[in-house]
Amino acid sequence: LHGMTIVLTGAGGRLGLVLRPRLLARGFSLCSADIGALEPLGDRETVVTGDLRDSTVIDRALEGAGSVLHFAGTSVERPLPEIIGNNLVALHAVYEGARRHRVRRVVFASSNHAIGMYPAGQRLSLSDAYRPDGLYGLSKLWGEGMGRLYWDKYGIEGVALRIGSALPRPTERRHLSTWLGDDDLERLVLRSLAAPLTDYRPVWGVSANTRRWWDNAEAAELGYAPAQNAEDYAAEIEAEPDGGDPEAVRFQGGTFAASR
Ligand code: 15L
Repeated sequence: LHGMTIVLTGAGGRLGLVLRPRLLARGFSLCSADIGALEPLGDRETVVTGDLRDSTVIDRALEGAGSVLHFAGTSVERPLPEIIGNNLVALHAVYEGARRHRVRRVVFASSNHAIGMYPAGQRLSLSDAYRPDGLYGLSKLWGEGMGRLYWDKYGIEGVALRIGSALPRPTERRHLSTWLGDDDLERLVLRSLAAPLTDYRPVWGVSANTRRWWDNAEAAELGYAPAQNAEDYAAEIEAEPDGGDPEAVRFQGGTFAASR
């Protein structure tokens, strides 16, 4: 695994910026791709700038790659053309590139907004049906379906990380259930890259939160052992009024689910 380059798409995004130095520090060679220009962080990082819908950009990024961490895309609710361009068309181009370049594994940043219409508090497992809370959440069904398709049809191993709230620290009550700390994000990504795997699987991207809603046995099987817990911030968060839309607290997807 260490011999092969890992391609990180969306390397300039919030999670990309967390992962880049951490993966380099672990000894991986990285090709960091983003729509905006990036400066390499060291000898073992190359950068590719461009739109992933352009197959020449994909070819530059994926040449010689062992695994892809697909973290690029629109990360909030946006008008349909933008969602289609970034989260459907570009994502498909990445998987097609993975096939052309014989990439072994793709790890995809999915989201809890694929199930955001479930009531807050309801315990879920990965076999529960999708309940997207908007077009953004719906685009994550496409992404998870793509991972499934490329394993079933082309044998590309896949992990979809159904991420809760990946933030440096929880800042609102909902995060006491949904938080994924940066150290746990790193742990989950490392296991998703390295765990022996001969399938495609979704897993929850969540820390060891006392109040979490999601049963993460599938991630435990990969060797993911989260060590952060949003409960450490509970007293502080609960001392403040939970500002914002009271409708939002009814849903797992929070404000995404409550907005019309
Ligand atoms: C997401 O999928 C978003 O990308 C992020 O901005 C947060 O809103 C997060 O989910 C969340 O649900 O907290």
